[in-house]
Amino acid sequence: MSNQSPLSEKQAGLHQLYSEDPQRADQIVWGRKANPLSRRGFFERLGLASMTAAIGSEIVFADKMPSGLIPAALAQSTEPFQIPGKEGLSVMNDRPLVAETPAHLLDDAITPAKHLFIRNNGLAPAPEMLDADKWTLEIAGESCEKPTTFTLKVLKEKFTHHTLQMVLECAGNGRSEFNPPATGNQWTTGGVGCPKWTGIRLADVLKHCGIKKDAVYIGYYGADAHLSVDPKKNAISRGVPIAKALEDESLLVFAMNGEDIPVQNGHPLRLMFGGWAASTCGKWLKKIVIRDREHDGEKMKGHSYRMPRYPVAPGTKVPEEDMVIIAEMPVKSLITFPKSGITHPAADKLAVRGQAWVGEGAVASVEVSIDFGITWQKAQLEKPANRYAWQQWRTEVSFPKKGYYEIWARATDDQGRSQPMVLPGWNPEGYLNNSCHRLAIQAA
Ligand SMILES: Nc1nc2c(c(=O)[nH]1)N[C@H]1C(S)=C(S)[C@@H](COP(=O)(O)O)O[C@H]1N2
Ligand SMILES: [Mo]
Repeated sequence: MSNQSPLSEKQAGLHQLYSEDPQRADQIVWGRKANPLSRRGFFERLGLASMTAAIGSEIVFADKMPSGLIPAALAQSTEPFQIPGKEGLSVMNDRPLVAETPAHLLDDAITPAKHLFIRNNGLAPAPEMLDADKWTLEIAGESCEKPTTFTLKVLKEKFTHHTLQMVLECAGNGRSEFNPPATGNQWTTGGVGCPKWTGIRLADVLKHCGIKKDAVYIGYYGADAHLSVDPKKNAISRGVPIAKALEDESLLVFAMNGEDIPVQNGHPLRLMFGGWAASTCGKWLKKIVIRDREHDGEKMKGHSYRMPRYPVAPGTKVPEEDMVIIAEMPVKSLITFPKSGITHPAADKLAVRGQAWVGEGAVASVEVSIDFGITWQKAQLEKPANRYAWQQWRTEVSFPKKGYYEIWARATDDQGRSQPMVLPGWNPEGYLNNSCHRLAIQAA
């Protein structure tokens, strides 16, 4: 978690450039597996051209430089790694850019923009391409009666605005704990956040364009590029069944926490579906198709965002036809205070608090344990701001004597489903790990 990569502003700028300019991005050599990106890892992935650019002059004896060496000019930088507009995120990959939020930075009731995680599947559009005044959204598809292209301005004027606090969680959040490990970003706990979103109902817009009787699904297309930079390929194009698309909380959002959505989080327009895997929430949204079949865009087929329809032993190869699309997210909680690893006076009570959420329904209780799940004490639990918002919880724990403790938190929803203490069922892509969050505490 603490693999923050100190980079100067100039280097961060370079990083940004490489994430957004396909041709230049191609000069970076990437390992297949996304490990937490240390400063060392970051520079190891840079080619000579980019290191030279970062230093600002030619590396004269470059041909004699041991491979993997970080030029001291870069290594000595003490400035923290920065993604513009973000603070304190752990960068797991930068092509595509993926960054998660340490648990203690998710302590706010409403997640601030600077602390919302980033999960890009391709190359984000360059900021200068994201002009809200010129942005358009096309509604089409074989089950759309009147295909229409709207300007964002017209959408904002024509349809009623709604503001809702809603959890956004990547289906891969928690993946790093599965064994055998799944390939892909090794999320710990930070692929989640709960900002306040403002937008218009997707249902209002779809109904305006006419939904044919045979409609079963919607699919989205965004303005980002596939990693291969092939314009015929989409980085990701997922969707939801029509019933989910028509829910009151399913929104086309143009603002977050009362401001523009951060560039990496989908400015100027994105989808938000309450409680479902965040991969359904298309960013930099350009087009929505109303489909007469399950949407078949990029990352809808094969093993992407799918779970085996039956429990499997760890390491099992599951045939494609036995994989089903992930819908709502499972019940889960985070301990956001204190920070893991602290030392606390053994004689003093310790205030503990966090967030709890579930894809559909509400969280009914949160319990905390300091004895590895043998006994549990009930925490005080707030009501959600609205359906699909997370719920804050708090309690105090006291330690019987000095020593090492773990604080575990476990949420249970209103259907009686709770979090597994160790791990939920293994699955090939490492999705939906909602096991109890654990903190390490030294009582001294
Ligand atoms: N256009 C587009 N939309 C996208 C993605 C993407 O790569 N491109 N990633 C999806 C995935 S997998 C996740 S988890 C969420 C992440 O949203 P965030 O980056 O705002 O946190 O966006 C989803 N929407
Ligand atoms: Mo995701």
